[in-house]
Amino acid sequence: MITLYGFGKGMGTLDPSPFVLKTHTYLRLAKLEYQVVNRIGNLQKAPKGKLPFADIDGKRIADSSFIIEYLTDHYQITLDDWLTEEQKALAFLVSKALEEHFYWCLVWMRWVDPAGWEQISRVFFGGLPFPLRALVPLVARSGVVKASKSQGIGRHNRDEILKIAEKTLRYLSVFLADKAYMMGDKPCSLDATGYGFLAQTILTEFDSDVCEMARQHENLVAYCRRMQEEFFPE
Ligand SMILES: N[C@@H](CCC(=O)N[C@@H](CS)C(=O)NCC(=O)O)C(=O)O
Repeated sequence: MITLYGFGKGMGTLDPSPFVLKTHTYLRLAKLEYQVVNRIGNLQKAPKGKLPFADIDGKRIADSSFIIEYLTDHYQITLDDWLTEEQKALAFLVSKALEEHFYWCLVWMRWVDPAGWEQISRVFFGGLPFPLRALVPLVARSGVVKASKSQGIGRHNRDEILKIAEKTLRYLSVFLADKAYMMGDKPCSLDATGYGFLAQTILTEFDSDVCEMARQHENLVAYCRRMQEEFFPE
């Protein structure tokens, strides 16, 4: 039995967190049955204070990459077996460019940039009763602003952050080229990260310059649509 803990549907994707969506995608790619528990309150129970985490046959695992590693071993998933060691290395490094580099551009665009904040504060906190509606968003935002400064992205100006995002998307488009999936004509675990992050910029209802940039790459848009039709037909 697999239970995935996430935030739940938001801004036009199954989950507004790229890491939660990545984990959903891996579960679909691996054809594993799972149930979901979606609520913001999951954060309080999260072993590392972040989502996703998962219960897998009685074991609680936190962090999308550790969840995927555990699932792969536990259920002997062969999704990546067709890749050479060199391809596995490349897939790992590409996934980390999205997770550790591009992710922070998304965070900045959503939480720090005033245009993004205007949208996500409504979606994430609009349902809270007063006075929580006035307080919780301010506390949450100041935490993210602090984190983005500690990470480093928050020390750049808007144009510099857009440059980082533009370069990542451009090279991801070059890397994907005319392949059906990230590494070739078959999916592999990199597609979980690829879709998890690209859907947040291409299929989302969230509007930002980064989303506009992503949508200019026809192959990235077609990839997102293909992945959605194949693995998220609902
Ligand atoms: N390395 C983690 C990153 C997870 C992560 O950053 N999750 C964010 C949502 S996208 C989160 O839960 N943030 C809540 C917080 O930091 O308070 C993973 O791969 O699961």
